[in-house]
Amino acid sequence: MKDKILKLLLEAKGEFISGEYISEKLGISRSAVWKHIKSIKEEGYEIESVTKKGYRLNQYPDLFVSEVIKSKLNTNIIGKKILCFETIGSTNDHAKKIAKESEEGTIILSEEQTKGRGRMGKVWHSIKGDGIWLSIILKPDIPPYHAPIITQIAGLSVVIALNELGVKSSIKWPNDILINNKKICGILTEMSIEIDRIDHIVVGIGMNVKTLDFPNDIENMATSILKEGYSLNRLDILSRILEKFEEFYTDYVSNNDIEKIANMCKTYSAIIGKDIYVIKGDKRRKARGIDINKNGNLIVEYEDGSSEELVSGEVSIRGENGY
Ligand code: BTX
Repeated sequence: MKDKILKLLLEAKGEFISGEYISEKLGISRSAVWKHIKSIKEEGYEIESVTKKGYRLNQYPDLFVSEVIKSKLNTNIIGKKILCFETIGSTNDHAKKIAKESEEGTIILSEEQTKGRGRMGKVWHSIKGDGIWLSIILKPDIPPYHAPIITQIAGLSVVIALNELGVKSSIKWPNDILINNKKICGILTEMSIEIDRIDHIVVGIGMNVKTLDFPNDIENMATSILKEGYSLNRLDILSRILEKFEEFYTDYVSNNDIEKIANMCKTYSAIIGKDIYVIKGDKRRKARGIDINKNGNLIVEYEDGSSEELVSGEVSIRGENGY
């Protein structure tokens, strides 16, 4: 019932709605309305109540609540269904579990993850209330070998969303976003294939927004929006990312233009023209980032003058100063 009242307050878009209207609309007594409003206020929502006018929502806390996200979101597919958790193992794991029966564009968010994952089983620290821990379920009709482009579409969406909000960031091919050479966001794309077609893809996005103290193992290479001096609302960042993602994803699915995505990723690349290390298993080789080609693969040149086309998933890239 609380969610329904919140929805009515959000739909009123800053105007007053009367207790009578709420009680009639939801079939509950005026005193029940008042009790629910009181408990919504206790969660941090600023609701003004004025005699004869009713209730008005003035401000809401920066929490992931599906009705609140929906009221801000301007998309058709991505985020049509939103599942929000207080705590979860991993949003990607949950997304994979429900993907078959879920519609495309369903998103899963959690205030914290207790088993957040990066690539190859690496740990992804997901501190409670500090970040955006998000998974998106997709069902594109594309060949499985095109799936890595979804990671790049996600990266592009994050970078462009941040840049539009005034935060300068760049993409470290294939799946990290950096601010001032430190990692602010990681992307983990996982797919399920049936014979030669994709059943579903889960794209996981983890972004540090408010973290000031990072665990020891990542304190030198990780940063957050707040640590870089920007005070942004998680809900604003989230809705901007989802809107950008829908724009690039639907364009890609209808036109299949990988080169367009690759070229945009190149524009925002943190490693083109830079000295990097290419890491394959336990081997590490110094190189220079040269290009992201029309297939979205990274071209590097080694110190001996030889070059190589790298496909994501096979390799890790490190900058000279460790990110
Ligand atoms: P990755 O394998 O490229 O990066 C993992 C590495 O990043 C770790 O080994 C560690 O060094 C570093 N790291 C761990 N936590 C953080 C952090 N909070 N900030 C910066 N660096 C960190 C990147 O994998 C992909 C991460 C995807 C995370 C999302 S969150 C929602 C979804 N659910 C889930 O379990 N994973 C994805």
